[in-house]
Amino acid sequence: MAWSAFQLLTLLWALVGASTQTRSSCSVPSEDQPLVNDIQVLMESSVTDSALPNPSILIAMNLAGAYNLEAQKLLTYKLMASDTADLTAGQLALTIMALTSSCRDPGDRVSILQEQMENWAPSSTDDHASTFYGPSLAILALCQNNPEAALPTAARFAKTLLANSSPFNMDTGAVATLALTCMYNKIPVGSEEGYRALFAQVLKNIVEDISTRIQDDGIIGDIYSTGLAMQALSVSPEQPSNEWDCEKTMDAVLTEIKEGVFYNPMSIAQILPSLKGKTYLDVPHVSCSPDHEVQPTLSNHPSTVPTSASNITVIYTINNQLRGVELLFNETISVSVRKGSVLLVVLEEAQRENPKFKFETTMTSWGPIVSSINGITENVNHKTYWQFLSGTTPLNEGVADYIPFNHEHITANFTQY
Ligand code: B12
Ligand SMILES: *[C@@H]1O[C@H](CO)[C@@H](O)[C@H](O)[C@H]1NC(C)=O
Ligand SMILES: *[C@@H]1O[C@H](CO)[C@@H](O)[C@H](O)[C@H]1NC(C)=O
Ligand SMILES: *[C@@H]1O[C@H](CO)[C@@H](O)[C@H](O)[C@H]1NC(C)=O
Repeated sequence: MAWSAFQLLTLLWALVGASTQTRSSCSVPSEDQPLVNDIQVLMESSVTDSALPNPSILIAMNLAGAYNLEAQKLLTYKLMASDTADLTAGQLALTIMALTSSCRDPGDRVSILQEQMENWAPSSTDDHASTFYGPSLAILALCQNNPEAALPTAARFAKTLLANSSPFNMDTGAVATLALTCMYNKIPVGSEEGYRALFAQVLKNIVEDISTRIQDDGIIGDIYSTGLAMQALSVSPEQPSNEWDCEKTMDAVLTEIKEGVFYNPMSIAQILPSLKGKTYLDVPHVSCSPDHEVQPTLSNHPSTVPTSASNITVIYTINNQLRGVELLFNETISVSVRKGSVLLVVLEEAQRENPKFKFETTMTSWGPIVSSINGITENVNHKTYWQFLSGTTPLNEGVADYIPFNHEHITANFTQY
């Protein structure tokens, strides 16, 4: 009697467990599928002979099922041939995952990364949380390739996260969740119980932080961190105490896609896996079937570029109160640009009119980042950068994507993270 009651309870628990698993995943309604295809095609079209190879795009393409097989081949080939020497740990990790997702052997890249992470150490306990984004990717890639060797490194990394006192960063929390979930799932039988408890504890903390960033409309953090957050919440063994409504988040993302918010190829690469019910934990399980082109069904709403002959005025301030006692400056200029121009055009116009507004950019996976203004250059060791604001609100896009409105006041402020 008691035994069968126990059996029944076990069965019930299993059912409860199964239903929590399915509740945290949701899918795109079939009528919205063409929208998802649109952005995938847009992302794949960014792969060209001249573009820097972006491993995140190959990962997304392979997880989603590539449409453009030429682009997939070109990107795989370029990443195979790429030199590991000047890559950061995070870039190396993405390259390893990208090659794995194309069913290629990442070769000695794994052992190079393993060694890099064994020597890794944070500079202090108040390091800005976003500095753990790259190392989180590294733990994830190592976990997928050699979890036993990665275990001590991952444990040290988890303890560093526990000890860190800086404010939570959504994107980083999501990638750390993916990394530690991978480790948690792969702890070898017979190893210390302490590892399991450590990873569970850190995951619990991060997932609670993520849940505080779920907004009423379903967006998690900001729209550009939502894709990674969805991946994290859908795999983590620890779930938020306030249940997450995946469908609501999915609806919010689809609305933003309709509004044209996802056109930067990197932003598409980070949202696409979640739209296809995939996560970075699926990278080792992609099946590389023989080539056959599939033609995607596209939506009938090709994005119309607003072209306008009229000009707008943008007020642009550059402000350095941080570096070089004799170099401090606070200059403002008002420039006229074509309506619909991106912020980069404002910067170019300002530079043309006044040499004090001279600036430089560096190419990254997200596009050009403004690295230097009026001779003051960002520096990773000092953790300095040029932050862009509209009024007092930081922009959530870079200068090559953001479109200013008439009479907007844009400030570039030299600051620290
Ligand atoms: C760390 C980080 C930063 C650091 C990078 C320096 C460093 N050494 O760590 C700092 C603080 C400088 C930074 C700055 C900005 N960032 Co930032 N950043 C990130 C974060 C959290 C991780 C990037 C990373 O380490 N990737 C892993 C490595 C392996 O890949 P990587 O390609 O080598 O990474 C480089 C690029 O990502 C680049 N980068 C970082 N941010 C941005 C933003 C833009 C617009 C560009 C072109 C490049 C760029 O710096 C990285 C290191 O060199 C991402 C989150 C995400 N989801 O990607 C946001 C993210 C990329 N940043 C974002 C934004 C908006 C900015 C700013 C525009 C914010 C602002 N208001 O000023 C500025 C750039 C302004 C400028 N000068 O042009 C957005 C971009 C969204 C979009 N659609 O464009 C993201 C996605 C955050 C978010 N969820 O909103 N960022
Ligand atoms: C910079 O100049 C603007 C006006 O020109 C002023 O409002 C602002 O307080 C100044 N900022 C600093 C830090 O000096
Ligand atoms: C309109 O903006 C362009 C730059 O985009 C500039 O060259 C031109 O002079 C502006 N026209 C007027 C009337 O200000
Ligand atoms: C600009 O940067 C300085 C130096 O970090 C900082 O003190 C100031 O608050 C920043 N201003 C804005 C508007 O963010």
